[in-house]
Amino acid sequence: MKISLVLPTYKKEREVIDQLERLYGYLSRVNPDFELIFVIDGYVDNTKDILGKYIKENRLQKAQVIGYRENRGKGYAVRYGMKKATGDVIGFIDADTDIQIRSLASAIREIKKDSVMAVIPSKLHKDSNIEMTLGRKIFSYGLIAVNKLLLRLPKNITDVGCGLKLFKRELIKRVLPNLKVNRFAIDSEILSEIGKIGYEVSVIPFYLNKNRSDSTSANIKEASRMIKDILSISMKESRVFKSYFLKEYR
Ligand SMILES: Nc1nc2c(ncn2[C@@H]2O[C@H](COP(=O)(O)OP(=O)(O)OP(=O)(O)O)[C@@H](O)[C@H]2O)c(=O)[nH]1
Ligand SMILES: [Mg+2]
Repeated sequence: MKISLVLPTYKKEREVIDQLERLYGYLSRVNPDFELIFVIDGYVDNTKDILGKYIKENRLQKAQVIGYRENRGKGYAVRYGMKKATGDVIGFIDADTDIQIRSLASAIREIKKDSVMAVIPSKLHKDSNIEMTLGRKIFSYGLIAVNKLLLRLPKNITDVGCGLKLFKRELIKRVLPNLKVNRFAIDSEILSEIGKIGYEVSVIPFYLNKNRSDSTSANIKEASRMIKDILSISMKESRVFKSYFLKEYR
């Protein structure tokens, strides 16, 4: 079963090689039929050159680097990479090393089951190792509540924003043409599309290496952008004001 992993990559020159090395090593052992697609979301630092040089020097034929000049956001980068992905399983994972490999290991085990079309980790799963500060907890629960309130998500979803998700190719290729969100609400949009089709997803524990409270995506500015995007997805779902809201996402 070929696995394609897309890595939306923005200003990760300090961590991206570690992520490449550990994913390449791990997948070579457990599932040698794979591709890693790094999407450089804006040529704003040296990430692209560092990655390209490392891949060439070490002849990592299953890793590729693509991208574009302007920063457009995680959603745009994920969509860009997924269009190029050729695996039977297509997913995405953050380009830094915060997510433990055992999260990927259990996601792969799960998606290999015939009946499972999507694997979504959750910080709220009883076996997850996440200890959040109070502020972060309020933020996370609040965001999940907004998502559940406004979107028709698959019923068993308990978390939305974890930076690792795997899908069967047939499902994600069906959903891909409907995705419009450019920034962090891409996770919500994908789940809402899956919910509309009527699929349940497999929810697994999420293991992080560190519990940072200074996360880039968990701040007021990103949160308000995300809520605006979630509202737009909700409008798209209900087809109210469709033409007005979608203008921004073209
Ligand atoms: N912040 C940010 N991340 C982006 C963007 N485009 C793609 N990404 C990727 O989205 C993923 C998640 O972003 P991060 O900045 O790591 O967000 P986070 O994990 O909440 O925060 P950190 O704790 O700072 O790592 C990473 O793989 C980024 O490289 C962008 O425009 N801004
Ligand atoms: Mg991160």
